[in-house]
Amino acid sequence: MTVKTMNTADVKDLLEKVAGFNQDGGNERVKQIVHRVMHDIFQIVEDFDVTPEEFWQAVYYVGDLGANGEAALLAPGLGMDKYLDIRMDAEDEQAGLAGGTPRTIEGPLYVAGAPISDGFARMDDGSDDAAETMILTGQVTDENGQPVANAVVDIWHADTRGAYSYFDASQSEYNLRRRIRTDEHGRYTARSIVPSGYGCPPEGSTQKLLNLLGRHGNRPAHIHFFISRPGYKHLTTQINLAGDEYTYDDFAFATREELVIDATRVDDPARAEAFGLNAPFTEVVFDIQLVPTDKPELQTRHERKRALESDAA
Ligand code: MBD
Ligand code: FE
Repeated sequence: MTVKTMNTADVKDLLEKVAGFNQDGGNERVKQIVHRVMHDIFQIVEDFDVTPEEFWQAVYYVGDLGANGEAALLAPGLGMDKYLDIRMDAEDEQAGLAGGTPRTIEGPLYVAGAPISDGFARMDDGSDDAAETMILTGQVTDENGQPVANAVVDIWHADTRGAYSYFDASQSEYNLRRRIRTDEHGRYTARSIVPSGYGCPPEGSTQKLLNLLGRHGNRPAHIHFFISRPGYKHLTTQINLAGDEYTYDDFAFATREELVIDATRVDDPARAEAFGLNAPFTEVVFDIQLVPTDKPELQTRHERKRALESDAA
């Protein structure tokens, strides 16, 4: 069938009523956007001759997606988080605020309120005997290399199965989640375990769509960061460990060349001793450059729903 009804008065009138154009109340921006969204969905139905069977599959797909709690997982899989980053990069460029360590997506698995300490934190609870010990360290500076003391480096990563505490109830509270304030040299150091990559739940809604696209749902081993300090642009970023099968094939499109970091095996006992460890261990060095700004709205992370983050915060 190839019927064309989009340009009829009936459909135009229907879309205007759907979007509340004939009502005084509501929100003008929402009306405009919903009008466009519904127009474009109608247009897709027409252009692709979507059948009722296909249409209802899509409706129930969205319902299942919400019921699974996977809406914020599908979003990065469809490149939406990356697209917002592309826009923010372009905005920074336009405002003369480009530079520093590049941003990349937050992802859906942050939990607010991790323990905070000065200079150093141990992030793992010691329960994984088989895990490789990781020292994650670096210096926060401005673009001239001047140390930024008292920056809060908020770090979170997965365990050796790719699972995140809180979302994985088998892990202890705030396991592999810590906030570290940089010392007077701008340095932070974490002792943790080397994470593994993440894979979407195989039976979940996200993977179901990815399968239809011929795509996998895997991320490389990675470590998330929020870095903030008054007077500087808030930075949301991640590092992707080099050498992972998915380092350059991330289903969430978070990899950036500047953020691919070597995880270096250290066999030198003296170097291990400096961290109170036995060799061998793995060292990951991530130095961070912040960009100054006096705009308060650029100094904090964007609001979004986050686990354990109060609505007021
Ligand atoms: C993750 O760990 C993640 O960082 C993203 C972006 C999506 C799914 C799982
Ligand atoms: Fe992640």
